[in-house]
Amino acid sequence: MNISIPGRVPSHVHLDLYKAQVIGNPYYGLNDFNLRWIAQSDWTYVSTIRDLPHVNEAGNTETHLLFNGLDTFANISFCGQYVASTNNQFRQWRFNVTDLWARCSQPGAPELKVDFRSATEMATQLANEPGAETWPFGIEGWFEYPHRAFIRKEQSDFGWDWGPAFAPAGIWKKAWIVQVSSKKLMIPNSAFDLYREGQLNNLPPDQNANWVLNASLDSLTPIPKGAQMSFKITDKAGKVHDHGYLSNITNGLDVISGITTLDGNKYNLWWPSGMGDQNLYNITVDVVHQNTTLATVRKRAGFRTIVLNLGPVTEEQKAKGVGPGNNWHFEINGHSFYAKGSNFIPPDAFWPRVTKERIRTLFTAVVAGNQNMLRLWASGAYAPDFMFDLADEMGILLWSEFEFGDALYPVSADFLENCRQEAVYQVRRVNHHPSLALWAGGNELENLELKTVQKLAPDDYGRYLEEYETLFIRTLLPAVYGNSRSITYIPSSTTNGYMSLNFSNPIPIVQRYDNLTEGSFYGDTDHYNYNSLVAFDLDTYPVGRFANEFGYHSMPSLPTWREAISEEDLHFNSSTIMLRNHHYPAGGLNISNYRNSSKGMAEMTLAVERYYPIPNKTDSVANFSAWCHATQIFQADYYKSQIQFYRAGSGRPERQLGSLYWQLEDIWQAPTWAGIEYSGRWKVLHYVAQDIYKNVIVAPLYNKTTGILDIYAVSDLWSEVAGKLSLTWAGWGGESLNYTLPAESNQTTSNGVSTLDFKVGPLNSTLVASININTLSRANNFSSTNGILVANLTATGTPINSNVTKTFTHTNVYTPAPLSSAAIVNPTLSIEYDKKNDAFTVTAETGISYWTWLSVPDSDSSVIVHFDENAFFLRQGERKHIGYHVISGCSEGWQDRVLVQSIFNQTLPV
Ligand code: BMA
Repeated sequence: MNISIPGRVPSHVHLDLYKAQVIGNPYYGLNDFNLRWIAQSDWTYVSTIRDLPHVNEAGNTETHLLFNGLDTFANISFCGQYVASTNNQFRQWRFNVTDLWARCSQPGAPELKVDFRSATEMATQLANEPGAETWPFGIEGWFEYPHRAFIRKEQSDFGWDWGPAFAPAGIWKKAWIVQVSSKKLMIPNSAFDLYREGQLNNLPPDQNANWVLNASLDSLTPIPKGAQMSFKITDKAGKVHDHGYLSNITNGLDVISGITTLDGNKYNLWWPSGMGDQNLYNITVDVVHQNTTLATVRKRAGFRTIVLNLGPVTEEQKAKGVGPGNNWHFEINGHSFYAKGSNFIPPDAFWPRVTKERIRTLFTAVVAGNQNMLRLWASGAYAPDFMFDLADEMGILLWSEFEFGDALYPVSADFLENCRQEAVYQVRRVNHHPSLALWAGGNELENLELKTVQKLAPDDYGRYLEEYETLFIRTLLPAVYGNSRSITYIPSSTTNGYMSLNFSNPIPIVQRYDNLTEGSFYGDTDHYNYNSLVAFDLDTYPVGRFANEFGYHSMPSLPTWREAISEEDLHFNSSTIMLRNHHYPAGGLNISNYRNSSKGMAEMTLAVERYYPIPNKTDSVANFSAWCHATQIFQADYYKSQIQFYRAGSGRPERQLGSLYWQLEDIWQAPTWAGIEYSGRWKVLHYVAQDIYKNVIVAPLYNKTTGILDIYAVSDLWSEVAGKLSLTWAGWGGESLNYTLPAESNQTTSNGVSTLDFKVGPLNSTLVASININTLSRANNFSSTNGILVANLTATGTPINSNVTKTFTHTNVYTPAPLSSAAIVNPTLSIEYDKKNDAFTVTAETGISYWTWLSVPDSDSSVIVHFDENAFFLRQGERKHIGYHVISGCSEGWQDRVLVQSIFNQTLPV
């Protein structure tokens, strides 16, 4: 078959075929399977370059091809002559075609041709080459297409447990034909590094030291000997703060670098969201030779230090109650802080259609959700410049990773050099962004891959470990340290950190792995447990310094399903839904993965059945919708339970300082771990995370084994907060419950309302009350199905980097019995839209409203909106005012049709 259609740059073959209507929407139905032939075919992009002048005519001496990205295996020809072959989606490619152009037999209109070989075929071919590396079966996380570890292409393009396997090809980033005269330089990449004098990667710097600016520019053509570098730093208003010449110039002909020292106090610092302003400055660097400016590079940067501190716990820390071992937390401008956020996956299977506006919408949700950090998960693609720009402006720290994950990788010289070039390009490209928080070598390598290979091939473990270190320590670490002094590097996203760090060694870090001392705390934690029976059993949660991944999947909402599947497929276990559910993955190209998918579907179903009223609506679509919603409630509940547990850990020996849940957003419409659906709708999770990521929270932690309910106040502010916690036992009808406790009980806090004073130190937690639920359940009028403990916290404190005190409030609840068996009553909810204030008022008249949920009706489903609060708890008689933001779409008067429901509605037939 031969198809010829107009192509675009940047683009992917799938997008061009879709635009030309050769194929339908790749995201519809089961098109991910139907369109496999595209990934398995070779594709050619060809263009005639019009009006390309010849060398002498315009005074240009050199002609180059510059590709910011080719996905992935491309053979490039120009003027009918072979130029080069590429094999890495993540590198920038630069080719000098001056001679080809001089000899070109197509004057005036040379042809540029980029032939893409099928990446899925290439991966198999490389894996089958004689001498190719092998690993035990099970080492490479195998989703759909095999052998992704052999190629430098977005790893999730071959399938993942939350996404499709389109494995697209194309010129996915901008490309240029560059003609350069001898009087100019063209700078395809550059690195600006701002660090404190004396700063070394991975170590907290002296916050009183001066700043150092190190600028380093790549050039397409040789940089003349004797070239100088001048610089200028301006603020937003254009005011010049510093200017002059850089010193210590080194000119390697293709790279020129120089440094200068800047006053350590003069610049306003950049802070993440919730910790201060996002101060940004423009840094302009010129390459000057014989009084002529040959090139100018301007980048927007920020003054901040960010370090992932993995150093040993000090005596001083221990004296304050921090358990022994090593730290594992971030410090911004010298301050430890609590990292609140989630994991970012590719927001689309086709990056060329990811616009700045889409990322802005997503990041708006991140900031509104009280998140300050995203982990840009390894195995997607490196974030585009505009993403970092937005993160700089909005104060979102981006923990970045090299794109390796859930596999071990080859270590042939060619492969390593390919990876090194990729890393050097990426590190240099983004280093100036203050939002850049970290470089990690890859996803789950130490805790999962090394552990698995140790189990599966104990005799070869030494060799595999050596290979791991060759790539992730001896290749990638120098790529970071050689191009940046400001950023920490860790080889694996989940890691026990280093044993020693010694900068007099060429490779400063020696990893700890399993050299652990009992009773000490080291690394960050991953937690996935699909046995929902123990979902709320705190003993099953990991106790570590930082939680970088944890989660459970849920269904997207009805309007999101309707974007991708037909009406007859709107059943919980319809074949289309099951086959779009890739948890658990097919582990191959089998397109009827019902066996594995049904396990994932059952996990959602079981969780709902265990903990919540089971939807039993008469209308089948309404029932489907209620089920989707119920899976989201469980997901949110489970994440909340973990996040509050981890946050309470900030005041316990583990000194836990971060929660990044899996995963922020969706790549398409499917059951996944996401908190935000493909078109931007917030799942229950994103709202609940917004609530539990507030600065000051009350966290009821029930220990199943002891029967004790510990109620913590938690604060991530940097100064003490003080306040009151009121605890009320209420019945579903709203009545307060006065339990008569058995005589031997010395508990009082469970009677009616009790109010307790508390204080929480900076970035800490305080145990405010402990209630023995076992004792309580022996109270003669106790009913586990009717009692809800409502905890209301009010505290006064000062937001970070502010001097104005503020009142913080938070409500949380504990139910002794799951809602599936609770005596829920009709709260008689009402909602009113108040035009004047452009807000909704929700009231619960006759009972407690749990999981109160505002939504736009089906008739207005084109309107995607996020409410300022949702999925909240309302006491009987309580009124709440709720604002909103439209994400996209419009429909006249939709506000008057907004619906409200609670968990009670799930029990109703209509
Ligand atoms: C972890 C992640 C991803 C995966 C997720 C859900 O393993 O790092 O690889 O998608 O859990 O399974």
